[in-house]
Amino acid sequence: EIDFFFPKQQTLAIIKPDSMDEHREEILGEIRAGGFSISRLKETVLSRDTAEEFYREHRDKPFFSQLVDFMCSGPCMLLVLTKENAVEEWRSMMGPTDPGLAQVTAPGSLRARFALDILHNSLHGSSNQEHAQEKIHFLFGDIITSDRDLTSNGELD
Ligand code: RTP
Ligand code: MG
Repeated sequence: EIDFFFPKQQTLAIIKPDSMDEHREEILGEIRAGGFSISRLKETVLSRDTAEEFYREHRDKPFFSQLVDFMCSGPCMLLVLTKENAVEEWRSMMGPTDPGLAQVTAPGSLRARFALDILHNSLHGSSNQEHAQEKIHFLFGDIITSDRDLTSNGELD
């Protein structure tokens, strides 16, 4: 059984408010083309408390309040992506935090293509597996037991 050698991994992705109107469909298309299963998805406007808790690792950074304001400024799409090596592969598809840098070092990446600036940068991706599991549990409130692909049964429409 190949899954024994290449176990599937889950990561949390967020389409941030700056990309929801113009780029959401193209981003979802790229996720599917990249071979990820979309195991869970939820469109939501984050509360201030939720955004502060979600990014609590950054609470002492100078950009923290701007980051929280931004993340609450409109709808986000929360996604659980499943694939072998999903955490690293999704980070790589997103590209660097700063789209200016992304355009130089990873011009095909999603942030290079869609992000506006270092704050309004289109996407979130978990930085490691532990964070992924913690944040998935925090935002979806239960444990993911299924790799069912929501893209294949019309639930995205
Ligand atoms: P994320 O957590 O959202 O996936 O992004 P990341 O790992 O690439 O970057 P991180 O350092 O974790 O920063 C989290 C988010 O904070 C905003 N930011 N603004 N103004 C600034 O200098 C600045 N730096 C970071 C971005 O929205 C970044 O994605
Ligand atoms: Mg981060």
